[in-house]
Amino acid sequence: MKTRFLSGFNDPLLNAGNFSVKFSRYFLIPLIFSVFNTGILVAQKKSSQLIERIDPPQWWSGMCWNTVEFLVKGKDLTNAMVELVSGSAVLKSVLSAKSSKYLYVTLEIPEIPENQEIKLRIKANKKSQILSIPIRPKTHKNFQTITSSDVIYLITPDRFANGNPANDHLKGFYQSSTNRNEPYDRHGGDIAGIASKIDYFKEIGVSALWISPVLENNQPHESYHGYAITDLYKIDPRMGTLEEYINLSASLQQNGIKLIKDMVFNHFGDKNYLFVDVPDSSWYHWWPNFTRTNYRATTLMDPYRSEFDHSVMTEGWFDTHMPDLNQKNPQLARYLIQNTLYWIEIAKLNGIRIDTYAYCDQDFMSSWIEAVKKDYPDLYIVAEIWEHTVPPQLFFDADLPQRRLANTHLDGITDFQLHFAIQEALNRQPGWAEGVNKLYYVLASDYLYKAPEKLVTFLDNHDVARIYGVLGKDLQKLKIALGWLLTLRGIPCIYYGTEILMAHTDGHGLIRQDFPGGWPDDTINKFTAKGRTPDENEAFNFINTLIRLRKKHPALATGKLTQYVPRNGIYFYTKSDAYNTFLIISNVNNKPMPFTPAEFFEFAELKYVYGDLVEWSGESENRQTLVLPPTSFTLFRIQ
Ligand SMILES: [Ca+2]
Ligand SMILES: [Ca+2]
Repeated sequence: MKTRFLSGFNDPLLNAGNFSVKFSRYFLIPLIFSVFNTGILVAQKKSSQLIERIDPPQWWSGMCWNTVEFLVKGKDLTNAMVELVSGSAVLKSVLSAKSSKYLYVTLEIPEIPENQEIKLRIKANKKSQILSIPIRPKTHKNFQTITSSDVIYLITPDRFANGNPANDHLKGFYQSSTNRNEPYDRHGGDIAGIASKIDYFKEIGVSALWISPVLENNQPHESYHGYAITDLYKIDPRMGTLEEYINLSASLQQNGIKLIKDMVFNHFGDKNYLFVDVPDSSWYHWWPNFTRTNYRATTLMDPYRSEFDHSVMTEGWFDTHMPDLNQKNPQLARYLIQNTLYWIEIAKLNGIRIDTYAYCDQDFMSSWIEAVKKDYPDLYIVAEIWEHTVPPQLFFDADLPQRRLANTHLDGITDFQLHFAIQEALNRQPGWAEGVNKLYYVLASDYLYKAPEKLVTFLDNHDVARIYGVLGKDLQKLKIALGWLLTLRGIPCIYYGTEILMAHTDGHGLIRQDFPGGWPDDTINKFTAKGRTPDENEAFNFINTLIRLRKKHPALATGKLTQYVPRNGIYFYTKSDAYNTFLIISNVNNKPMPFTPAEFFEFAELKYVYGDLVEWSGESENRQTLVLPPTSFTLFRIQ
């Protein structure tokens, strides 16, 4: 049975002959529904073997989510008895899971403003063990959310900086060593490395970090990327410790940098203890043979979809080693919600980025966000939606009346449409709707969004070709792209290494290359201006200067955007607030172009602020026509 389980994709707890594709059955056996009389306690028998773990390992008082379902794992908990030994809590229920190794123990935790330890006695098979659950007052309140005033910096932690070489080679993992010559092996980057670069983040000017998952990924292959989580309550020891993660969050906050945690609800890694030992069959979607999702989010909204395609999309596995979670199972749903609340509170998060959002059960994601927002209304939540046109992306916007599925309540969506449009604007000749005109069209679609300024905008990320390579390593094109990213609308996100012109376009392992200078034995250190080439410093300074200007002049970050219909490959727009109006002009042609501002708006003076130098035409007697340099980006203030 076990062998079949490890090698197959169908339910290990069911007879294969009874298999069907979908499960709606839950196997819950109520055991106890009353609080035990503490006067009849049986003396505890010494045994550390009965219980292996309890999730969550701690909780907080003063939470809206004050009825917590603890998942207790042991060797054999058949006929287990649970009693509350001490602590201010009410034992609401104990349920056995389908697997004899698990119990669901539900406690109601009252609001008491002091630390306490809840002690539970668990008895099964003539063994007895006391479990202690620390309860602390909730303290994460009134924190800063993430807005379009911020600039996010995205980090692949295995590849950014190795602050602790001692955790590179740890025993007990499928991948217990590192090999920096192999793009898909672990390279040794860690939390300590990120913590050591806070001055660098401040130097570049970013105000939030989105770090790819740092939870345990004890997988045999490609465990470096972090998206095949094997323990939702454990920082991967090769990344660091819980204490280091909490300290990183605190250090970032002290330096004005917010923290976004990357979370995965669609799947686990197949070495997750909850998949190696399945609590209940219905925690997962099972298939007779491995069935990969079709990656088509359109099957959620397409009025002509087939149910076949829809179920393959939502219940197919993301990859062979990523079992798909059935969040319709109420215990799994609570497990995932509680895990989220645990990390927000313990790590003092400002935001969450949801991986593979469209692949999850949409009812679950809606109830998940309702629960999270009830306790943390200021938390910024952005979903990864990787679609190819505006309508499927828009489908995931909050409060969308025509969605006909549960409200997402999302704050933001990853704006792949702007990402595609910027690339096309710089790599394709302008046509009626092509080239730079596509950028115009995508932004014109913003009327559809509830809050387009909350979209996360980006030129590239850890899953796609690096922008500098996509733009043919043309530094002028890159500066236009960065200029748009940092002055259009949305919350800009810069993938680490863009500032030093990383350019790989093929292969995830290479796109996620090491940051030179992040490893003790690196001979080049691009964290310093001295270690960067002149071109790299130009890119770095361009980003840094625009971020500084955004901070000095909020109009550039959060002001009203007014765009003009592009003309002959010239795209221009204004950003304005009560204090300033800025004009951003870009020429995507590889030749100089004339531009006459007075045709479009009135002004007393156009004051050059930043970017490529622009001259008034020598033939223009009254300074009316500008000559835009080829492939240029210039920022003016209109006075
Ligand atoms: Ca390390
Ligand atoms: Ca799924």
